[in-house]
Amino acid sequence: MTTSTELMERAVQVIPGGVNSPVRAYRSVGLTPRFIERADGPYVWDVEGNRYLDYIGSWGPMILGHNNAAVREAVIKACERGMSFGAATELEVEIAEFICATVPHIEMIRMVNSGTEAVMSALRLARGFTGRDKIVKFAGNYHGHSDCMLVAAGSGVMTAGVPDSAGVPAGCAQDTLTAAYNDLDSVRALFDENPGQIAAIIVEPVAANMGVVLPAPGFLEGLRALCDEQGALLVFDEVICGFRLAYGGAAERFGITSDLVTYGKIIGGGMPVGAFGGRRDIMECMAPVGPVYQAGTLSGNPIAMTAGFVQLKELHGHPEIYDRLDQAGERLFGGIAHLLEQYEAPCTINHVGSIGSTFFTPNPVTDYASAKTSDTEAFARYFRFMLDHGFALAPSQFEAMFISAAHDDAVIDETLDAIESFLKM
Ligand code: KE4
Repeated sequence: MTTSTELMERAVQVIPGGVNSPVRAYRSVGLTPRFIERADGPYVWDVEGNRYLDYIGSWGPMILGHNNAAVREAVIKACERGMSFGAATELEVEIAEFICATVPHIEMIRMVNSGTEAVMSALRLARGFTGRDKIVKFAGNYHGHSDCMLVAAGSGVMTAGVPDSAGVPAGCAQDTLTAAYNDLDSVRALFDENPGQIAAIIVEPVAANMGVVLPAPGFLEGLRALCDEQGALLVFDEVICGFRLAYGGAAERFGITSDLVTYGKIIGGGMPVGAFGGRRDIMECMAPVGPVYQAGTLSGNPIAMTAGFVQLKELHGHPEIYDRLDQAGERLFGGIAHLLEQYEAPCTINHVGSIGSTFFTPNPVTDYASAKTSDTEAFARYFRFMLDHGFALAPSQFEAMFISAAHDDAVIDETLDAIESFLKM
């Protein structure tokens, strides 16, 4: 049996930092990452046979739980018909028709291979449609690693403590304007300073990459109104929220319609899928119909579409799953809030539906600046305690906990017991 330590020693020789995505390296929590061998339901097992109750869920895709039988069996059958054709398929038509029929504000959709690609394409489309160059984003929001989005970014960039990235040309970053989340005045100021130049506002309608931060009452509505007033497009980045906060995502949960929306994670059922969609008049600017180019060898890949389609049909066909996810979220995050109060812990918790974050700061966390007051060393101690006790959390203060439909009350109560043990220390 090989160990995670042995694998990491080999990995760092041939993969930068030993990982294919930085946040997996466990650097901010000071541990060797656990190399995972298999997963089922709410659990993952590492290469040494240790079982963990999983609150990463592949960073969101595994909303039904790991190794869902319907998804697995459909993927196995699809593989028998061939892996990839590089040609149009009936399945791509069916999944696009299904999404357009079941998500009210989606009139057309284009499949890509990651959330990053979905955002990059949606922003190029917004610029092409409006003829404007500048984009407004929010400090602490993470929209993937395309050049113009690596400005004041969240997630692994924030974890690394470098909110921008080397290698992004000034010429690219200069058209990315940064506002403060939940601060409409900071957005209006950017429009006043850049009249007629802003193509779009892109926002995580619930931020989940500086930890979970909810939109203040009126924030999303204010962005909608500003875009309408200024002739800019509103882009909801629902890579995390989409098909999680409701089947129709944050748009459904908060009753706000964006002009474009980006998806990832859940839409792929665990396979590499992203998508962008929205208003027909905007989407028809995409090649080969319109002048905005975007392409992808494996976009709409039949295996990936199979996994995503089966997952979406499971979710749409069983709306009670969302009631369960909300109940589970209330039990876990409400339970944590109670424990934090009972033990007078210098922490705060934000949550909505099946995602939430415990911040190691006594301050309310409403934006990037307040999230940054968190004691990341205290979080690292919490993370290590929970891992040692069989609970896999995201290895960063600035990520979310993800609950799946496979997390029953028993495992949630076990989680609360472990957290209480930590708080008692
Ligand atoms: P991907 O390119 O990683 O599929 O999606 C990028 C992305 C876009 N928009 C939002 C709101 C996102 O959360 C993400 C990716 N999320 C991170 C987790 N916070 C992915 C995990 C990782 O980077 O390894």
